[in-house]
Amino acid sequence: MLNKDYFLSKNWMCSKETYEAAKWIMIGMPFDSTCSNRPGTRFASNEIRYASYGLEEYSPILKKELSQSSFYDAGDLDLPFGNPENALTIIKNCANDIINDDKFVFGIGGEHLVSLPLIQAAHKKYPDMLLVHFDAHADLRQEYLGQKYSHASVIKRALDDISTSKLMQIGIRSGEKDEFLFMLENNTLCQTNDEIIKKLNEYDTNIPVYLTIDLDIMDPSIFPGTGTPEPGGISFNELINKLLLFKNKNVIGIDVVELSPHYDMSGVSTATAAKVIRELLIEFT
Ligand SMILES: [Mn+2]
Repeated sequence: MLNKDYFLSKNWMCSKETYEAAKWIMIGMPFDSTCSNRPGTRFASNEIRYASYGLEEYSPILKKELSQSSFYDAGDLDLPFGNPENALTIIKNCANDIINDDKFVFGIGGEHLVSLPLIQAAHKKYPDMLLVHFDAHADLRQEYLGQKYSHASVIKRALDDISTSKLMQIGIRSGEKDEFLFMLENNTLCQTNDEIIKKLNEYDTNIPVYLTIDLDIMDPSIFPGTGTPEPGGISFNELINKLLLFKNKNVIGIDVVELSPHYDMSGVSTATAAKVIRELLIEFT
């Protein structure tokens, strides 16, 4: 019998061998049709997979190995370019199937719009969940370029179902005046770690938590490979420290979006994305 260890894996490093064996299911969502500035995020999930083999399995920050985690990389969804409605339906059906099997979804984009069906599917199962939004952009527009479903309106669309009292926004430094007024009026913006901890303490300790992470929260000087770079962002270490504020929480869904590999000439953004995902996989799956 041919030994499979001879061959490179096509899945994320340390993925379990079967869907059944894992608690968390990783799905790639190669879609960027509503991207308004610079497209290309549909190439991210595969690039991140390859980059995962450049990482060590051990995290010195978490003092744990990725091999102790329980996730299965199911691959990329087959999504129709240019048809957001159909793409969102396919993603939502897939997420519902995974959640109905009592598993959790770990999504990799793609543009930020692909997070919406994952958030909606998680909210259906966990109606009291807290939505935690890491991003440079508020994503609170009612519509963008005439489109109700857009990467610039993803959080607004999530709020069609979720109460604003269950939204935390972290890292936001770009948006319309109305979006900043909305965040101020509804007290959704938590910039410092103290503000995050204070707001978290307002909720039940066991509240289900969904983390949606737009990688452009990081400064473009360290993360240039993204569609809408926004100066004034945080560092890799600051992002990891903020994510770890949720380490003892009941995290029930995660997505990581908006790497655009073609703007990443050095490969450093892709390596950064892979390392953010490794730490999330080790800590939360
Ligand atoms: Mn963004």
